[in-house]
Amino acid sequence: MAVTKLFGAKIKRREDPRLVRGQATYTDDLVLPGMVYAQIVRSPHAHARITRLDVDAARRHPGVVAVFTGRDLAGKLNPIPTAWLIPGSDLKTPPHPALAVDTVRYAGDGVAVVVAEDRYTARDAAALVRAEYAPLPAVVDQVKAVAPGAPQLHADVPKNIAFTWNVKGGDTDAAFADAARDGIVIAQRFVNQRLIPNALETRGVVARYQSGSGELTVWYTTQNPHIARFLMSVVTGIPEHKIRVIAPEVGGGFGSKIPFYADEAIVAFCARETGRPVKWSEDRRENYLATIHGRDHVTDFEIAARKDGTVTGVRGKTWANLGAYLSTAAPGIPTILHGLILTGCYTIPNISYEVVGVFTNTVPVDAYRGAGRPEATYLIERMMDLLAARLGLDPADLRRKNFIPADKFPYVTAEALQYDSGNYGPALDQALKLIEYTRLRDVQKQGPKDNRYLGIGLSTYVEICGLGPSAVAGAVGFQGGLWESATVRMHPTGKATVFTGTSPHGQGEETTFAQIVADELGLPLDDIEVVHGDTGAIAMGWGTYGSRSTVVGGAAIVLAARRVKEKATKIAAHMLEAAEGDIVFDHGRFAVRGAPDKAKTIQEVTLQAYLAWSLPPGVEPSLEASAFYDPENFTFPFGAHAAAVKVNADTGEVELRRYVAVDDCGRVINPLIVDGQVHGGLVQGIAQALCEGAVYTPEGQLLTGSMADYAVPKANMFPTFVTGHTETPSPHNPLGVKGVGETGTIASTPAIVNAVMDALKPFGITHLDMPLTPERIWTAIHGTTRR
Ligand code: MCN
Repeated sequence: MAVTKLFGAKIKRREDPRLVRGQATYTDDLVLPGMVYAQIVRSPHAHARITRLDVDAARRHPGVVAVFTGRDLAGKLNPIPTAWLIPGSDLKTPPHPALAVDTVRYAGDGVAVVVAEDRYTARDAAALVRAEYAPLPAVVDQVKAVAPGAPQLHADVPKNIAFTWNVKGGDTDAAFADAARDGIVIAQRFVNQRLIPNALETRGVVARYQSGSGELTVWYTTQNPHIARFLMSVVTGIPEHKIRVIAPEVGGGFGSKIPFYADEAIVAFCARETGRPVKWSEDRRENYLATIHGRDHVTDFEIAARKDGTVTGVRGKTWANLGAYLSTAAPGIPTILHGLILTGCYTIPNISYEVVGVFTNTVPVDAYRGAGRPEATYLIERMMDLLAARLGLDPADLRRKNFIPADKFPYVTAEALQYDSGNYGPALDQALKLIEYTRLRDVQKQGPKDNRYLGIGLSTYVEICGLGPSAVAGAVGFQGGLWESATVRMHPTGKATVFTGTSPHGQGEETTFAQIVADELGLPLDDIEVVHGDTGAIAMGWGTYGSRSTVVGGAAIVLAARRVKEKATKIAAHMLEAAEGDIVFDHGRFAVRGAPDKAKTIQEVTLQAYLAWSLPPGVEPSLEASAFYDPENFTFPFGAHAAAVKVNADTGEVELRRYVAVDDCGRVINPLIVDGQVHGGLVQGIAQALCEGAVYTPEGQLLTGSMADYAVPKANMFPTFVTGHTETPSPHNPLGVKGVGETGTIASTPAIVNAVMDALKPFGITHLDMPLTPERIWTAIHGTTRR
């Protein structure tokens, strides 16, 4: 039966019905016989010496199975490692004990764990742990943390500096000297505020240790089960082949479930020590306190240009807040994933940029959707608008003038990345058309209505994604590979199971990966199952982050499917008594060239592959194939976003009137899912511009410690998003795809800030830091602080 082409089809996500009907299994749904519950006791102080830790009352509490402190863990659990050792940066990796022993370094640092028969008893008993502290001075601001006299977090880390990293290309000093003489130089400090990732589900772990076999099984909310297994082995000392990590429904992650946390190791430890399966689930407050945060950069940034608007160089310095300890990928986020993309989609030949990674008394900072690239895009895109305003140029014209021309790809940037393909002009043209740019500018010229000022903002971006190849990962210090594995297994009845080393947790690959295989093998979509997130079922994989799953994992799948087809072709030729070269495959049918009626379906061929009654010489029984794909390069999606806002000068409120996102992620597998990914990303990126921000007191208390205090966006803030696409395939990817999971977050923040700043031009305001709350805007307009 002919199957229509599914690559490119708008198919609804197959995973959604079970998710929205409550038929899916999350970690917290698991109940194992004899299971007990863990509660971690966390420090209320941001920085303090532990002077006394008395757990006797907690131990005596009825229903308590065990209580452990940092001292109980010492020698039994290794420190929590970081996995990104960026070279040439003098990286300091101070020990991160799973539970603090002498000193706590952020409010939320674990000091003890209570294991009890049920979670309520565990909580009650945790309250009985008597911890006494001698508070130490704390520092939460990364610029203050490097100043002389600042409180020191770690003994061997002078000035709290974890690393200093540089990227240089061209002759930046000469470019700035020229511009100072005969062009224009603009300098601006930008604060990219700290954000709290809000996945639908918080983190959770169930660990079971079977002492007879020495096997540890861990179900948990991870984006990368194989990395988690590796690090679990490193920290617990349990051999890797005795550990199985399963990611049931994860409930989203946005980067926050990449890291290997102390909590996971603690729960595994408790399971091993007590001999009982142990469950631990965070509530939202604990999630805010103890799950990584994102962003948090302070940057002094400069741009040099000729008077005609040709940008000749950028330079700057960023202080990146890392929190109290180095989280798993933390050193790579503000450096490799940030500093290498600062020149964006422009031909800027000169760059000089320094990043200082700083420890502070805050929860560790790691990857949050976009991870380093939103911060970079924000810098260059805000600068392009500042430059346009100073030169009196239209921001769209300035961008177009500096775009890397379409005939220059592959293009090597000043940061030495090679962009694979791009065609930036058409994406901008489309965005301008969709938002009716010319008309809006005319309306703007007519002035404000009812004291509401129209602003139009643009953001043209390029991003690094599809993380891989492994050789580059090694060169930049990532302690892992970035290839991907896939197995396509046909079953005797002609159905297929696809195993992927990526680990989707909201992105929809159970649908898109099935679409790839359906087309390759001519199978109905319903006959294909995609399995992920289980180290017991999948040989190896590097997980889902950096918008890599489709580019790297999808490529592995298509290669495995093609191998299945090759073997099936041999068997079909044998069955049809034809030469292999005479077999033509089309929509699941192997036919003899010139004799279309002489044919076998893939289902018939598969059955014979398993029966093995008569296979061609040298062909083994069964029908399955694996592939391991290591990409040649990253992929570089790009696009143009445009926003129209109205700023109410009486209240400072921003109303988002229109938002247009034109993204190019190469060939699109499923336009519906791609639009969904863009929509979600936009909401997160716009929220950073307008409302979100984690606030610590100078003493290190998280003021935005709940959803009532942290301004997560609400649906009524957003108009219906308008999406558009251009399609510039990646030349080195077998599917021609580029990633899309982060584009919305990367592009939207500067588009919104540019729009608001455009609206505020009549007031002479050129820059405000995010979030652009009504108070901040009102204060800037009225020049006073409200009391
Ligand atoms: N896709 C497509 N055609 C393309 C590119 C992608 O149809 N040319 C589809 C994919 O097959 C997949 C989706 O779009 O269904 C996203 O794919 P991809 O860009 O490969 O990104 P990943 O699957 O690797 O997801 C990672 C990315 C990141 S880094 C974060 S953070 C993020 C995100 O995706 N976190 C998410 N999207 C999220 N969506 C949800 N619901 N929850 C999260 O936690």
